[in-house]
Amino acid sequence: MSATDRGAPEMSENRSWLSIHSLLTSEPGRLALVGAPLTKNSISPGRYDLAPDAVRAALKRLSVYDLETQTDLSHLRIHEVGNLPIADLSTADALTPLAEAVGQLSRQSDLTIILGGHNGVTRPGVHGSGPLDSIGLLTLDAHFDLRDTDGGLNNGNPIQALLEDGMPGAHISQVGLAPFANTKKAHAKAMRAGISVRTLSECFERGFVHVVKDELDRLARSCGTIYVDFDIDVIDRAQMPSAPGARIGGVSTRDFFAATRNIAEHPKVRCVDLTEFDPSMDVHATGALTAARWFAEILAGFSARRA
Ligand SMILES: [Mn+2]
Repeated sequence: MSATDRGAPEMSENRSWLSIHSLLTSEPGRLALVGAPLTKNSISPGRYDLAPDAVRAALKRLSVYDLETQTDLSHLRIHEVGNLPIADLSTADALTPLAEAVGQLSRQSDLTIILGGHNGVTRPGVHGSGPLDSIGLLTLDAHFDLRDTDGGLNNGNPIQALLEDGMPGAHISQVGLAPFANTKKAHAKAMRAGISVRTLSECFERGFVHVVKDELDRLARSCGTIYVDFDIDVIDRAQMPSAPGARIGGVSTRDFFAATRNIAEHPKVRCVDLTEFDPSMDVHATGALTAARWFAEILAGFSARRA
């Protein structure tokens, strides 16, 4: 029963409420959700394939109403297409099915939401979003993901692979890079490619949301479409223990959520992914609830877009 049905008796909240999960539907619309349970070729083995369903389950625990901004999401519907059958595929082999799915959803929807999966989903996601020279890529990530590709594709080299595919470095912004979590070689590659590099310290000094908005504006000036990769390991490890790559001293969940809402409100953002959540490491559902709240913030930001 929809809470928006005119004349329908108001639902009793004795046992349940209208949750974010109840907004998922099989009908195409302005928002689309696809699960990308990519887990092979991870640098540190994990169960990233469990993440899409763990996040969906946690969506049942979130109300559609944000009292702080008096935002009611009950009118939104999200086209749920389920999980792509890529859990047993290598990162390289997942390129075609994931890029094709994202391409199809991007033609139908204003915003496509990819639930990873490890960070290897970002390269297919970007390819599915359009020609590489028209896309801007913003990553919120503790890492450059610029490892060498000579040993094959994994979750440590999607950005390097995109550069090798021909993506201009000037169209890439990386925010939240952590100290002692990246190599000098990767840093040099980023600078040489013309990537905009924004460290954790700069995010703390100037404000994470401020830096993110800066980079969105920068990308919007030269790119028709923006893709945003939310590697959840940008969050402080104490708050996100189920992101294997998270470090102590990372971004707070509050800042992560605020940045997410701002990003989803930007009209040029057409596709977002959430990566690197490993439910097998979750502690008291902290990771699942963090990822679910990220999803809620995506919806809240999107709902604030001017029609
Ligand atoms: Mn990453």
